[in-house]
Amino acid sequence: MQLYFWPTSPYVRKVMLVALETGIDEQMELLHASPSSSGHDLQDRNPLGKIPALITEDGMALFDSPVICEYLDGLHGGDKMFPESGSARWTALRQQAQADGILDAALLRRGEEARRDDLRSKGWIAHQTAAIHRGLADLETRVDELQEPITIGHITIACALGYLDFRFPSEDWRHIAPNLSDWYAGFAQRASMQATIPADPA
Ligand SMILES: N[C@@H](CCC(=O)N[C@@H](CS)C(=O)NCC(=O)O)C(=O)O
Repeated sequence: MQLYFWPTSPYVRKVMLVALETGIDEQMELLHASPSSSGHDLQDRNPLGKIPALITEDGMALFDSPVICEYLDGLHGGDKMFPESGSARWTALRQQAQADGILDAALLRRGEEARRDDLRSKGWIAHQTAAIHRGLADLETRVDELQEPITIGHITIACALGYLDFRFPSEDWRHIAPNLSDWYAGFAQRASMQATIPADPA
C-alpha cells in the first residue's frame, strides 16, 4: 500500500496513528506529497487533490481520512479502532466527526489568517474560532467517554489537540478544557503519538 503523506497534516496523522497502533505501518510506503506543490500525481489519484490518499494493494485509491482509517482497521486481527456496533460505535464515530470538525475549522481559520490584510475577514476568523472553542468545551463534558480501549475517536481528538498546539501555540486551549488536557497529556506519551509529532520540513 502507498500513502500520500505530509508530516504536518493532522488528517495524515490520524492514518499514521491507526497504522502504528494496529501494527500495519510497515505495510505502507509513504509518498511525500505536499498538496500545495506539484511534482507528484496526487490529483490523478484523488481528484480533490487532498491528503491523505491511500492506494490499496489492488490499486484502489481511497480518501478521506475516515474512509482510509476504517479500511486499515479491517486489515488486522487485533482490537478494532472502529467498534462494530451499538453505542460504542456511535460514540467513536461522533468523536471522530467532532474532532475532524475542530480540525476543519482550525485549517479554515489558518487559511484566512494567511490572506493579505485587506482581504482577511475578522468575522470569518471569529466564526471558526468560536466553532473550535465550542467543540472543545463540549468534549470537556465528555471526557469520561475516553476510556480504553482506544478507538478512532481517541485518535482523532488527539490529532486535533496536537494540531492546535502545533499551529496556535500561543493560544492555550487548556483553560477551556482542563480535564481533556489531563487526558491528552497521558495519551500524547504513547509511542505512536511521539513518532508522529508534526514539524514543518526544513
Ligand atoms: N476531510 C479530509 C480533509 C483532508 C484535507 O483537508 N487535507 C489537507 C491537508 S491537511 C489538504 O490536502 N489540503 C489541500 C487542499 O485543500 O487543496 C480528510 O479527513 O482526509
